[in-house]
Amino acid sequence: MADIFSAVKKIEFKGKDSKDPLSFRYYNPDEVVAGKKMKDHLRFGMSYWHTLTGGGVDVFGSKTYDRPWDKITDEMELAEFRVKAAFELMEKLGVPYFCFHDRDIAPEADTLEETNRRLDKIVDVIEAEMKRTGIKLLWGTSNCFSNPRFMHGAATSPHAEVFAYAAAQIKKAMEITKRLNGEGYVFWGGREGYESLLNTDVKMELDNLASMLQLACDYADEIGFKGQFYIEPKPKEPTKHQYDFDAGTVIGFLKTYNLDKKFKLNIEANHATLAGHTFQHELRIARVNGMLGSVDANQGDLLLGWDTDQFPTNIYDAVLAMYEILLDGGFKTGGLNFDSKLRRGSFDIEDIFYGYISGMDTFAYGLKVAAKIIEDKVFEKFVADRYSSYKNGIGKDIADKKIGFKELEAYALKHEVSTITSGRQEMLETILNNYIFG
Ligand code: XLS
Ligand code: NI
Ligand code: NI
Repeated sequence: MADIFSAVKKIEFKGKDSKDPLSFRYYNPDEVVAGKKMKDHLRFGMSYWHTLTGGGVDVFGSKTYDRPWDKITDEMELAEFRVKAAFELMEKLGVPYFCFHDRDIAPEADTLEETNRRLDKIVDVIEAEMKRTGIKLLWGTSNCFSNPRFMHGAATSPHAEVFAYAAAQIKKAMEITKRLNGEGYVFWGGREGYESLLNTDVKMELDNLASMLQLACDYADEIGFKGQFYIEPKPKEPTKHQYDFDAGTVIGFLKTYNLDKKFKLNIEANHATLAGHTFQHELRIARVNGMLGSVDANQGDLLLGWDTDQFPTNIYDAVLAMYEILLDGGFKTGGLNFDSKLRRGSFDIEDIFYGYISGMDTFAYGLKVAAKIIEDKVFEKFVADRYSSYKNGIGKDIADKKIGFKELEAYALKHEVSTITSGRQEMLETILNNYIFG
């Protein structure tokens, strides 16, 4: 291990009464919950961009973070140093996975050819570190939104040569993801949307977006990339309207273009709230459609209308998220990638550790509470009972799709509605609270 963060030792589990701020109180990787080790349920991931390349920049000010690599001026030397730093951080935090965009790991050069050469060089370093540590790649992706060429979109750009460039970039990113045994590959269309309908051919843009995804599927078959493809929904920011608005929209889009068997969803908490949904809502919609794939774990500030990407500390959200994930049978290829960044004022190295510890402990506790709720069948029993009228009689006929409007009318003419029961929302919310209080 490089010794870049020598002031911080490996973070250990010390139990809930620990007074050591640099320790886990709930995340005990080998502890078995609902038949599986915590680390295998949670499959935590580190986001390379927020953790290694983010600097605390916002629209009103430049970088604030104080980092050991700040003085390195050679771009490639800096990129290599960051790889070493990333792996040391993951080792010290016990984070078993990471996620990256192509442009996070290696700087873009003047030509695509040289950019790709740089990527290969850094991938060599990453590969060696993965071998040394056993840390794995949860997913890779390509950044087709930062460079000015993508100002009007990538797959949805009105300019065909931008589409071609994005395809070339995705092709390379898939190749390096495959080389690093990535378990998945994410498509987040930062600029796949529009600012104004006055200058936009929506039908053509949607068709082109679907074509890009189909081409990626074809290429995956060609090179034997077996990782899971994910779409990450987000309603807005940077574009005013993004085509991958929310889980429901993405599922409809994928079905329209016959792509639904090839993709799952990567649900991000802050994107859910930007879309006017809860995190649990997005997970539920993905789950009931058999498309829950992976999670970008973070939280937004509900008083602000943008993606603040804070480390998740909201225990309600974590419990309900783990509830959906457990009911889905747990992660298969996915995991909890902390697409989370420190506040601009949290500029010390220690803050990185505090951020990850808070997120990991929150989800560890969330997992335990959710497992207990499921074990006790708290909500399942209530829900099953609430819908029990579909188990027999007229309800069973409806569920079995055996009757039409005429039979339903005949039934209604004979039976007044007399079986409505209370939804008991307050009682259920109190029960949830009591499980969280412990
Ligand atoms: C941005 C997205 C992005 C994706 C990966 O809002 O969350 O970080 O996760 O491109
Ligand atoms: Ni994300
Ligand atoms: Ni985001």
